[in-house]
Amino acid sequence: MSEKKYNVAVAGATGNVGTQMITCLEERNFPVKSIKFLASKRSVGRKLSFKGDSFPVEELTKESFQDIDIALFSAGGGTSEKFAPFAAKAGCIVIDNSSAWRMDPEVPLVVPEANPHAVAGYKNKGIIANPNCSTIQMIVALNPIYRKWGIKRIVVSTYQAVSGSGKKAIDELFDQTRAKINSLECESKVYPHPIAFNCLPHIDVFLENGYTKEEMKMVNETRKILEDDNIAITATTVRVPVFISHSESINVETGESVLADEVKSLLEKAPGVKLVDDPEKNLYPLAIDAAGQDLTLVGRIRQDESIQNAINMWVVADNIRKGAATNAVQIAEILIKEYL
Ligand code: NAP
Ligand code: 3JN
Repeated sequence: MSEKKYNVAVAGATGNVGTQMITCLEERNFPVKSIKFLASKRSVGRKLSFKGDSFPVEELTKESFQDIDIALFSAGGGTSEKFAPFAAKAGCIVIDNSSAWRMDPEVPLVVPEANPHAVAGYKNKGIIANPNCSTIQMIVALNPIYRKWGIKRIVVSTYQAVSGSGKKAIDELFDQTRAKINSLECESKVYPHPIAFNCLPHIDVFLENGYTKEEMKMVNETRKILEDDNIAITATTVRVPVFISHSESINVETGESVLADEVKSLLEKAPGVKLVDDPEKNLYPLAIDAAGQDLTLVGRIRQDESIQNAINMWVVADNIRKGAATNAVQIAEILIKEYL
């Protein structure tokens, strides 16, 4: 019997994440019957290629989803909020990369390595949410620990690449680096301060509690995915002058006593994880090694000697692949395998 194929749309197809989604669909040989590329009015007239053929970019409208089975959205929160319900009404299942639907109790929030069962909830609203990139890689590393020993508290600091802020931010880091090296004036448009040769403890907007929205996304999304509101989590998110891959320093306090070697053995076999942990050979996860692949690299696993039952680790992943596009396509794969 021939494999079932699907009409797929990519909304935000011209963007940083959208472009990677198209590549992921190609690389993973997703069973595509037809493909539709959607973006803003600005991109109408452009063409994008899929598996060697060229397709026009169309304007995203309320009518874009007739006959579409699955739509991958990465065109910003406002766009998802406005258009995903029209897509769902047309019978299309939306996998959304923005924060618009993540905390909606009727919308599943999925990291395939951790809670694939949650995909079933697509039936509620026809929408599945992809978590924030910083949450995804933390969950890939911590889910096995949570399942085996429980987690009481997480303290995380992130070192996030500029590609998390879209195409313009990539250009800004490149232009500022070149300007600074040549002692020229450099302009900051995407960020409130220069990002070249700098670190900004500021991602997304500041909230009333003094945290940024990115920090609170990590807290709230982690609890939703692990289905445990009792986990204490505190986050500090920092933008660093790196093009691809987010790095995270994670301190995790477990429910039961655990040794660093036990964590290493567990993560060595964990889905989606690559253990890179041989300090004597200077081997630990690096942003430049994670870039371009889908595994979450975990290393520097060591006992927190300041309290009982806690572990420190360094976790790195390609924020555009596993942090966004790959995770979304993996969700689509579960959807077609288990439910359609
Ligand atoms: P980007 O490079 O700036 O691309 C934005 C895309 O959205 C472009 O295709 C753009 O089309 C399209 N777009 C913008 N406004 C639109 C509108 N009104 N109607 C239709 N299309 C519109 O940004 P990106 O890095 O790809 O990120 C896009 C979104 O993905 C983010 O806003 C965020 O919600 C989500 N995201 C999620 C994660 C994650 O953590 N999982 C990571 C990064 C991004 P034009 O080219 O025509 O302007
Ligand atoms: O800054 C990063 O590294 C990740 C950025 C994600 C992002 C960027 C713009 C809007 C998001 C997100 O996915 O949380 C959003 C959003 O709120 O949709």
